[in-house]
Amino acid sequence: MESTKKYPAPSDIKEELLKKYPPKVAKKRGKAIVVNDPEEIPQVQANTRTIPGIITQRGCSYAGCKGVVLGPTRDIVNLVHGPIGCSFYAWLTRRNQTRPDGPEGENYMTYCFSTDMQEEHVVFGGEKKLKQAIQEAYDLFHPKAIGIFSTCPVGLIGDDVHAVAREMREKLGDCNIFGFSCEGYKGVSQSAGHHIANNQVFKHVVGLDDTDKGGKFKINMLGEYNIGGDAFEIERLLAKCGITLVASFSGNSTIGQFENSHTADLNVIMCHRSINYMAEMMETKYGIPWMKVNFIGAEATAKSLRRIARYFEDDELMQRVEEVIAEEMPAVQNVLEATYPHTKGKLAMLFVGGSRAHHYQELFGELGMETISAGYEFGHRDDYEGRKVIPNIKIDADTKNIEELKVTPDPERFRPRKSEEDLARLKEEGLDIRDYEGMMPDMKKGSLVIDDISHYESEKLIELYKPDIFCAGIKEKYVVQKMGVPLKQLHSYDYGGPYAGFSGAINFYKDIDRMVNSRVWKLIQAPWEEENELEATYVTP
Ligand code: CFM
Repeated sequence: MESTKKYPAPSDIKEELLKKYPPKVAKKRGKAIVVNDPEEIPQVQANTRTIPGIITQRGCSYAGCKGVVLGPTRDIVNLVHGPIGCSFYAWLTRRNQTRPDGPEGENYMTYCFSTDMQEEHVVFGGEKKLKQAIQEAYDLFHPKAIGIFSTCPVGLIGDDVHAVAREMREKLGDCNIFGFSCEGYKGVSQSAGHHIANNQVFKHVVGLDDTDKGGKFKINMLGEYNIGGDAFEIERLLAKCGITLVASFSGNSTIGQFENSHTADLNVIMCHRSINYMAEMMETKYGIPWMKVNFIGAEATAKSLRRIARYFEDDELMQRVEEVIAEEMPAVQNVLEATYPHTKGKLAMLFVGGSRAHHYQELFGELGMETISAGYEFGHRDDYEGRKVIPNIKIDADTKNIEELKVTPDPERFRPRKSEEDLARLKEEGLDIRDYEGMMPDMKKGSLVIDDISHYESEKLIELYKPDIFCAGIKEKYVVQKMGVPLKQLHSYDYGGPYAGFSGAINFYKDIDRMVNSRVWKLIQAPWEEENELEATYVTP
């Protein structure tokens, strides 16, 4: 699709973005802003420290561990060891939904558990308080498991959450207790927290239940967190195809699913950034291959279902998948036909965490919209350029601080689901097992790829490109809308969703049509636009 819009050359835009920075800052930011060429993918700087003073979109390691990976599991008590403020954004702000078994089913997601650390604990140590909090949570709820999440002060004062977890696990006997050293300052972003979460769940939970629960085509879905109900839609489609979902990491999940997840025969990955570690560790220890999928976009959903069926090499499954696609597609096509004339040729920009800036280009593409610029907050080079660059990634001190587990095949339970020959054959037939190509091959030549975009750069980009929609999060939303451009939150989906699968695509088409064709944001004028001298000093009277 060709854009009808005229905008400056991408290299000029890059220059313009860097112009205001001091030379050293400009040099560093310059490496994170690249003009894309899908044929000869340029190197992009990623997963490095944000320059102090720059307003970043990023979050912290604790957010990635507690909020992102463990947050959506409903029956693990998530106990935050730290000051109460750290719990605020961990308490039902991410829109990860869950479906407990009936009204009495265990669900701790509606609670906020914190040790409420005070100055006294920072000075004299907080382990005693932590033990008391574990005991209290246990007495009140008798949960199957308690996860302890370390916030910054815990690392600074040296509380040993792992020793406390061990001691309390032994004392209580029937509650799995494990700690996470996910202090906010670890690594350079929430990405570090994902890795820490993967390690501990793998070490303390995966493999505890060997029960074979049946099912012919058993998969785990990794990196799908059920924002706005996405996982519900994917579950519906998998069930309709006859594919058994053993565990979801971690949208709509339970600890029981994790314990049993090593009995699956394939891991499919939605969000590569947050959970590729788990896939690799499970393959090494249990012999389960992994494959990247994408259920964002109707075409992408159809393709992902077909690829799962091809992996299992079962004619009946392949046929069933085709039937499901044929049943689901007409409704999608109907809405798309009605929407496309209104959305075609519009410009989008996507700056989201680590996967969605890539995945949502599919949906915009279906709407005939062009993604002129995109980037991740905390993706790594492989999320941009593809996994082939992994051997060349320079490991800096920030990443070295994150533990790499040494995983070996399980002496009894390692069972390769496919022989290396079969995997090689499937790969030859086009099934890209153990691979992720990254975002850049899917973006047009001349599009701008920007890692860890700063607030200043976003504003400049909007000024220069005048996009029809900007996708980011709540921190950006109102600033962008005050510039006259609608902002779609791709973290929380605002109040919408699901956007995954076929019915999700329909929801998205309708929501975006409404947003890019509403004139409301262009009609507003900020007070300083009317009176220039108010700029920078304006306060509400
Ligand atoms: Fe993966 Fe996510 Fe994302 Fe992410 Fe996130 Fe998220 Fe995200 Mo917000 S796990 S990387 S840490 S897809 S919370 S559900 S939307 S930044 S793009």
